[in-house]
Amino acid sequence: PEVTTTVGVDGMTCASCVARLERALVRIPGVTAASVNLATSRAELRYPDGIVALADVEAAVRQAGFAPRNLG
Ligand code: 9UX
Repeated sequence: PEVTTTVGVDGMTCASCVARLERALVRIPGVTAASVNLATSRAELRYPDGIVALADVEAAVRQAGFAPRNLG
């Protein structure tokens, strides 16, 4: 089944930030959907259980120019 993961993202300040990060996240192999919320500074991803490593998500966030933040 698909799971949903939410990661905090620091450093987003405008709608273009959101669009850039969403594009980066959906390009991670296995990710089926990505939704980024500027107001809450969070990114939500969907993918089949076990298919995506959190480290890969964090790397994509950094590569897009932002700082991932573990929500615990
Ligand atoms: Mo907006 Mo975000 O002008 O990295 S694209 S601040």
